[in-house]
Amino acid sequence: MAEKKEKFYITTPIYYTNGLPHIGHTYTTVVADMLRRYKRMRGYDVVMTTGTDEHGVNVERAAKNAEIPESEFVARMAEAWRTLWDELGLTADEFVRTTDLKHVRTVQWLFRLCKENGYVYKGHYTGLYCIYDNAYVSEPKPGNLCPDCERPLETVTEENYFFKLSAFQKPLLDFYRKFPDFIQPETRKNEIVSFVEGGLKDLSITRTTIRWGIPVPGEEPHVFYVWFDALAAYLSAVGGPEYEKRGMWPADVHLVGKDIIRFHTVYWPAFLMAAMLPPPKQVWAHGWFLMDAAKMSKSKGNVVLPRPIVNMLGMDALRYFLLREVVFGQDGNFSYDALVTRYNSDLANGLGNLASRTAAMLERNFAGQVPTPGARLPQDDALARDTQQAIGEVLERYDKFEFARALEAIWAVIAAADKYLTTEQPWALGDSSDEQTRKATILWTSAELLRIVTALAHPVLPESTAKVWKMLGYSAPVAAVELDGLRWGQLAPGTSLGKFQALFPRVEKTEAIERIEAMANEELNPPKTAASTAAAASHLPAAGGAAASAAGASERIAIEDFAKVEMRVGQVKTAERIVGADKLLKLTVDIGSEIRQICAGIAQYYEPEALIGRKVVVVVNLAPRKLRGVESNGMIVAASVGPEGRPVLAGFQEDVEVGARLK
Ligand code: ME8
Repeated sequence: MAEKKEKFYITTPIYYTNGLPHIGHTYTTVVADMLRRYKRMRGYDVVMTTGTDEHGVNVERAAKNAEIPESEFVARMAEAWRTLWDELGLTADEFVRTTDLKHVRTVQWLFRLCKENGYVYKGHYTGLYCIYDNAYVSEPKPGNLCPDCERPLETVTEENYFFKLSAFQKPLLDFYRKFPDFIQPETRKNEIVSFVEGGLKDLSITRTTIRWGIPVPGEEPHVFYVWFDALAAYLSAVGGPEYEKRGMWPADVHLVGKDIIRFHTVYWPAFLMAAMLPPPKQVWAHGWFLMDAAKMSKSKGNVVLPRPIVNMLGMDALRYFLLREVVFGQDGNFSYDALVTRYNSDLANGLGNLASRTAAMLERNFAGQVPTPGARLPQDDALARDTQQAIGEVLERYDKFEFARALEAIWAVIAAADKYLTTEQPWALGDSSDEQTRKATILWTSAELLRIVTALAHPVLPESTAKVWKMLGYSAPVAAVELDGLRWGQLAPGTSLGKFQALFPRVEKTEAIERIEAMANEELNPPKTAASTAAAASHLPAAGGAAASAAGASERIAIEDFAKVEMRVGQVKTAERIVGADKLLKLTVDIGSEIRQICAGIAQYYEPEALIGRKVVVVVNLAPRKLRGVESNGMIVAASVGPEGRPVLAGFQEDVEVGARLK
């Protein structure tokens, strides 16, 4: 029987539903996904969870603005988060919503345990309260005014349940001493220890002034207040009251941003100790991604969105940048310039170039097979030794959460391979048997190095390494590689190589940045439709778009309406693919009076070369717009055929003059 694998449980925070994900949230989730892949390759049984934090006054308010019930508001928002994670390849093993019944039960169970053990009591909470916003205010404006609506605040006293946090000062300090790795990085630990040493006040964990929350059983109108509710999500994700059956608790690492470290390293272990449940093993707090040295916020207009970057450069590029650019644990600046620079230098010229060079030479010289190497020269041995050593170093860096250093070590091997090929010049060797053998040794060596680099980089670059792995002739996925068994020398001569797919096409920096920014702008300020206007008011994704347009399809229009559409015969002059937009072709089309640039969603069905000279029908009086960041000035008419809507270009059987109007 196979040995039972050791478990590893990773969490991201559960994100608030009063906003949509930006690059900061993407960062934490990327790290969690990368660790999940890495730990699986080290033989662990891994679970990674994320989710949405859906209760509280902010949601109450946002739902009111959107004029929909809270439940519908959070359902739409949770769907938007989940969809984005799916799109980015970051689907968690469990996605917890705090409105899920299983979570509600977990919170109520945790409360009961804390209460039974004597750590919960009823008391009174007094604070400054805004009766218009229905919220306590901790930092009023001068003159005791509400910081949001600027109305006068009132002092309100309400009955609350309190958690005896004060009883946990000593147990927490003992716990930090006993498990010195619990709080990471080290700098944050000192901060928390001095906070706890300074004394802990009891914590109000329920409210009667909020409606949208989990009810305290038998104690209505008490509902749980934010953190007691939110933190319990880590337990509900892996079984809640039946956590022992699932066997995943305690969490091995909670990944969080530095903003919420206190909740995770003080409140959370205290709640669990009070309930006599095992505390998590580690909390890792990373720094901020800043934009122009400031924290991102929608009101400042400096949020960076993941989708436009992924459309332009691919998800692997974003993952690589986030993990390579800043030391995990510290703050870092986000800039498109640095992103595109790294993309071109490390991915296009680095890994991409090594893979395409190696593939091309093997194809040309050894009919697409791994050759049998001959006698080794000292330089071959040196490269083998360095690569073998790098394996150990990279694994150690990953284990210590030094992700940037792990990538640095992998890229040092890639650079060494480039230098090796440039010095050895396999392409300059002739056809004599000795030279052929030397060529085989050099190419086997660089393919073997590429194999090792590919396996090591897989947790960070899942899509592109999967392509290289196929090219190297493997049918099993690269994710199945056991990193503990990875050694120099395992590439089998005679293996037939697969087809090479380009990894990272080089991009022109200014154009790439312009297009990313244009796509971000489109996403932040979508074109106004009735459905989206109401939605935008509450940062809410619109619903029911497809249904709305289907309803209008059968309506008839008057001839005057049709006459508003100006269609002309055009002739395609140039056609090219667009990096980062698989479905689009960029065309220049002569419409008689001028040459227009038009994007058409036909790239999967038409080869660009085959279109040149072809006559097409163009809608010429459409307002210009940007598609995937590329300006499109007009539209090419096509039939939509079959269930997949395959486009078939409209055309003419007889010759027609360019610029002729269709009526
Ligand atoms: O705090 N740089 O949710 P939240 C890096 N619901 N990371 C960032 C970031 C940035 N600029 N901005 C956000 C909450 N993050 C609670 C959590 S958990 C039981 C409850 C990441 O939507 C980072 O991980 O405000 C941060 O801790 C988290 O998003 C905050 O997400």
